[in-house]
Parts: sequence; structure tokens; C-alpha cells
Amino acid sequence: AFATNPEYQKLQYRGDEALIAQEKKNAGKRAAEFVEDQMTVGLGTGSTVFYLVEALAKRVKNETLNITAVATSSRTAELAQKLGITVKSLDEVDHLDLTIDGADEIDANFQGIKGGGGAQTLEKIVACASSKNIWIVDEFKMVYKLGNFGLPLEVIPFGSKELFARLKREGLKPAWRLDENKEHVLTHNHNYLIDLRLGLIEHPHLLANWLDHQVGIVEHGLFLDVVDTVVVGKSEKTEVIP
Ligand code: ABF
Repeated sequence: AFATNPEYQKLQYRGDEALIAQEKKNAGKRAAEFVEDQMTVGLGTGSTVFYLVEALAKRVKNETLNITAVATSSRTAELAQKLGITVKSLDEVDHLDLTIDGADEIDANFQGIKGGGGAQTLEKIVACASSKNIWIVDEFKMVYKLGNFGLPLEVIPFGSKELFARLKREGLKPAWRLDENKEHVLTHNHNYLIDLRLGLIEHPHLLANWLDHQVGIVEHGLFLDVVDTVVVGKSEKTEVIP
């Protein structure tokens, strides 16, 4: 399932949007089958999760499923509520049976990069509060080694210029995440985002440990030793690993 073949990467960027959308739909629908009645379920953020929420809403609507959801973003909360799913905040529930979320990259050791949507802090809080974590992706997210996707950092605005310079001195190739008006994209917590364009992360645990000790960084997008099951959408079927 892992893209040791560079062709996969090229295909993703060949803009085969219809194929990728179909694969996300396949993954989202297959992952919904892991949700059981009476569960408290964490719902992630992103376009793949959209298909998961749609599939769950159908079962809630025909009353074959009664669940409580916790969302990792207001986008997901609004979508779930609109489709008739009960949504509570993480602090209103006493546990999470299962969280299903998207990802930006997953490597051969099931380590991941998340945060393409800037929600990695809330996503990591929900993931760490969950008894089980499932990621749903199209096949082009499966990479041999992490890093091709920019590594997102949520950073405190105060002193962020010095932090940016520190990251640059370390050779971590930082870039501010700016909108079309060249303004800082703000996170749910009104912090800034910096993406590290590393290309290849040889030792994710070492990098995560260094980032965890840099004052000013709220949370990074390395999700290590978190996921239990990965559902990979393919054009004809889905692959559930393990
Ligand atoms: C979210 O899923 C983010 O961490 C990640 O960026 C996103 C992937 O988005 P999509 O499913 O739209 O590819 O959890």
C-alpha cells in the first residue's frame, strides 16, 4: 500500500481529482462500518471525513445508529449537526470509543503528518483522548517516508518572528501559512501556522522531540504512534491495514 513507486506521487499531482474523490468516498464509507451503536465518536477534519459523516448520517437517519460525536473543527461540527448527528464538545463526554480522521501523509511505519487544514492541535487532543484511532485516506497519501507534505506547526504569534528565524537556522525550511491577502492564516485558537518544507524526514521521532521542546510552538503535525487502523481508498476497493 505504500507508495515506494514515485509514480504514485506524480499521479496525485497529475490532478486526477475525480479518482482521488472516489477513493476518499470509498475510504469514508468503509470506515463508517467501524462505528457501532451507542458509541461516542471523534470526527476529524477534511474532505475524506466528509464522506464518513455522510455515511454515518444515513444510518442515524434510518435509526439503525445512535451515536454522540465530538468534532475536531467547527466545520465538521456544523456538517454533522446539519445532517442530524448529535455533537458534543470533548469536555461534555467522559470518553471517546473511536476517532476517525483524515491525514496528509502516512508512512510505512504508520506514522503520519496531519494539519494540512491547520487543525492539528485539536485533532491531536481528540486523538489522544480516543480508545482507538482510524485514519481514512486516498492511496496517494501512503508514502514511504514522511516529509513531502509540509509539516504544519501551530505557533503563538508573540515572538513568532524569532521562532521563525530559529527554525531557519536549524535548516527546517519554514514558511508562513498566509492567505491570498498575504495575511496570517489563523487557527481555531487564533494562532499562526508555519509549514516546514522538509522534503524528507529521516527520523520523525527525533524531530518531534525537538519541536516539542521549542518554546512558542503549540503543536506540530507529526502524529507518531497514534493510529491503530488505516483505511486506504482505492479506485475499485478499500484496503484496511492491519
Ligand atoms: C485532517 O485531514 C487534517 O489533519 C488533514 O489535513 C486532513 C486531510 O484532508 P483531506 O481528507 O481533505 O485530504 O485531519
